[in-house]
Amino acid sequence: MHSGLHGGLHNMGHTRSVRRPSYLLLTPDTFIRTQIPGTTKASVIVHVSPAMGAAFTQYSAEFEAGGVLGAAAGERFIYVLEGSVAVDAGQHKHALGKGGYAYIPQGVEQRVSAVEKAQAVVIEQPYRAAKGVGAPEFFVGHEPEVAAQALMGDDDLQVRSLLPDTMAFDFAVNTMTYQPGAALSMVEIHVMEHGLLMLEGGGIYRLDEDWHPVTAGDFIWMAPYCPQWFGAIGKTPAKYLIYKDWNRHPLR
Ligand code: UGY
Ligand code: MN
Repeated sequence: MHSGLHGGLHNMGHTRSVRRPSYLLLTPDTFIRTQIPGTTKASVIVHVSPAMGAAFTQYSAEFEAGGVLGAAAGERFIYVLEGSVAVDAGQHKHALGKGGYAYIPQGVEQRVSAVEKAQAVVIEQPYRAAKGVGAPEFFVGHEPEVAAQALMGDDDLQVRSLLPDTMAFDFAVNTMTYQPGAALSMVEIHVMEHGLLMLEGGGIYRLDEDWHPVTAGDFIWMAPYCPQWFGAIGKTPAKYLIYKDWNRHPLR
């Protein structure tokens, strides 16, 4: 038996997803599940990769209990959205629940497995070493316990920086929580690219010259210099997880 969208009902070719040279908006109705080598009892949705022009990859992993992620292709960041994930890397062993996250340096032998049915965000990229800067070390944290800081003095827009603020790290991953009606105070245009997953709530995202309604579950990639702005709409806060490349000379 067919069901849902694959049955009689369909959307006549409509979606909020859109692909532009300077950004990508992907809504869950267009997600395609696939496999990557070494991954068992899990499927991945590759949101962005160098195939789109990004210098990193971000994917969602959906695990059955006992599922295992394949080998990393560089440094790796994992953020648990649902369920429980065990990270075993060198002498480090941690069980991460919802909001738990880990940074695993490039080249570290690792096993990432699901203790129970789980869903996680995975970000990987080749590490960019910098002269005079030590390599980053394994790091774990729990998002709700990270101190929040008001962005540019706006108490209604709270940022949590999940990774240590040292030059060793060549990227940042933050959460940003907007009270209803809160917005970025400026249109940002910057060299860094972003991978963004909407975690809660929604609002309007300006991307380049376009304005898009976005909601929990949506993914956005922003290319370097993509003009960007967000305003939260609704009666509950809007929250997203956002990657950016960081801390490196622009010619490296
Ligand atoms: O850190 C950032 O660049 C962030 N403020 N960008 C964004 O939310 N689109
Ligand atoms: Mn930005």
